[in-house]
Amino acid sequence: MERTLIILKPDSLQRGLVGKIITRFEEKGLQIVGLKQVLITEELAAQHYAPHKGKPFYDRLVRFMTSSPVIVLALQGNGVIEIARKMMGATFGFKADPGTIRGDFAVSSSFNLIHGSDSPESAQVELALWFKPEELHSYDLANRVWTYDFSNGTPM
Ligand code: D4T
Repeated sequence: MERTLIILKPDSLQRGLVGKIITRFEEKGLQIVGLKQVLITEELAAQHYAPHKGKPFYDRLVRFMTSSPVIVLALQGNGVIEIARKMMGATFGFKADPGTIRGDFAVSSSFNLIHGSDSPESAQVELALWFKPEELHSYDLANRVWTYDFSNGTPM
């Protein structure tokens, strides 16, 4: 099954939204396979946001991400990368649709609560950047046979 990296940004913690956001992912049926709190170093922020280096918002973004701890999550599920991106909503809080995490809880363009990997390639790179192999867990959830249809042998 696919895995993705989710970061609950400093504003999620400062605004007391961590529980609500994680609950949404759990209730959707996505499995938590890694979770920790991190105060990001500038070096890690720079590595994570390397594709944005040089953009007008880059310095502000690195300052924001290093200003206070974040929660990092690894989620697992069929199609989890696309599912999580849809649940997050559009980048800017004021543009995100109601029903999405940013649409329901954010109004800002830069304080947008959450990051999620945007492709299988970036998920692989980001999971390796943020988690040591031993911090990611493979285990069966008791309710998996009610979360997916296994009548064909593979989860559907
Ligand atoms: P991340 O990468 O945080 O999951 O967000 P998105 O994938 O939705 O959006 P992004 O990579 O384009 O932007 C990364 C990060 O930069 C902030 N940002 C972005 C900003 O402050 N001003 C801007 O104009 C843009 C485009 C918000 C998210």
